[in-house]
Amino acid sequence: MTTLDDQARAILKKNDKGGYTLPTHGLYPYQWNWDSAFAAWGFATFDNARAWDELDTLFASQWDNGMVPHIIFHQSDPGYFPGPDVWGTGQWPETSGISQPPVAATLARLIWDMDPEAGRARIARLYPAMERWHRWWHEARCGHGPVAIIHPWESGRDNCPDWDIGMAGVDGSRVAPYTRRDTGHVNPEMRPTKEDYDRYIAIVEFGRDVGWDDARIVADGPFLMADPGITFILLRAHEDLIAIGDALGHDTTELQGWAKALRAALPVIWNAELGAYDARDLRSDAFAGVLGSGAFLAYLADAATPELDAQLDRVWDKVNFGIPSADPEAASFNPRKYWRGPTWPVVNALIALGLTSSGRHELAERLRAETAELIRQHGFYEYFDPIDATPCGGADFTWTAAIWLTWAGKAPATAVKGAA
Ligand code: 9WN
Repeated sequence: MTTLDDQARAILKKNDKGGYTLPTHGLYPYQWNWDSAFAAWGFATFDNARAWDELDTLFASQWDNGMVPHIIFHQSDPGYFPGPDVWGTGQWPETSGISQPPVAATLARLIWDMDPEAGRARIARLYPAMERWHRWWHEARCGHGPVAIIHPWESGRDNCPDWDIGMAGVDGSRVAPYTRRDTGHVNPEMRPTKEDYDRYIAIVEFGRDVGWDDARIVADGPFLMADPGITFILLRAHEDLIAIGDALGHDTTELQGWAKALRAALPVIWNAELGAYDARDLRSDAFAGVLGSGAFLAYLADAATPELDAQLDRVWDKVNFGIPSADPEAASFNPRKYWRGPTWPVVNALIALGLTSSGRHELAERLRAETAELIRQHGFYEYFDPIDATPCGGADFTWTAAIWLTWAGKAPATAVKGAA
């Protein structure tokens, strides 16, 4: 009988293209940035060398300015839109022109812990590239304090309600006709709308027209919002990179400065009226006014507050499985529409990492058990309805398999029993 562990390993192997891993066949036929970091973590449970190879391949496509792209188009595939021609970045291999949540340093540190001896040389080689990427985030995206994203795709939480106010200001009406491919692979009802896509493409066209010049995009681009999710992920990643750098004997003074500056900017994304961290339109200063799962990544960065704990209790109690990607009590909530409500095993894994680091072991265990139940009932789907557990999006998903092997499928940590 094959166990879920066997199935998860088989998915990683099936999606392995040799040095990089597809998120899932069909829907996502390329290498995605944060998916790859999770794939590496999953591989590390049974093939440590392959885990480091995944990160090496990701960083091999780092731009000269330090940016690590969100998609690397290793082999052309007509099954995905928008492809390399739309991005027009002039890189080889071709890539997109934006980045994605910088989880790599945090996961590289965990991978190193899993085999310190074998990992030392590998992480030492990666360290300068990770540092250059963090510098790029600091210089190109943190000019307003918290992390600013220039496209919803950069957040990894593409169509969550957090971005609605920023997207409302993007003119998608002048985009030339195009054919989406995603809606041919999965139920279109579960995907972002046509209006979303028109705007996504309009933002890409702006970037392409200015030669992907970050300063110009940040100054004049159609979309610029502060993202609590990436802000906390980067803050945690800075701290993990400092720990890695210290262990390798590097001078981490600069990194410490970036982390300090980012922490000092957290009040910019605290919406007192909402009682939570909130996305913010950096053109108008308006808050999104809606709680998203990115706010709960505050636990990762030791930035939780009693109000946030209360918000977590409230939204979690409104659903049955995992943390919803958007507030179940908000009018915009939709339990099956991508990032507008569903629960994502991969985000649950990150939130749980934060809950554990901040000593909230019982909550971390509850989240693990609920996430495991979804996978046990339905398999390794991309995301799930948090109310009735309906599996959604792509099947045999790499990062869902990876977090099963590293976290969700693990027996409760002994720490839970002793947790006061
Ligand atoms: C656009 C691959 C990626 C994830 C993102 C998720 C989705 C792409 C898409 O799939 O985004 O980047 O085409 O919908 O939102 O988080 O990395 O799994």
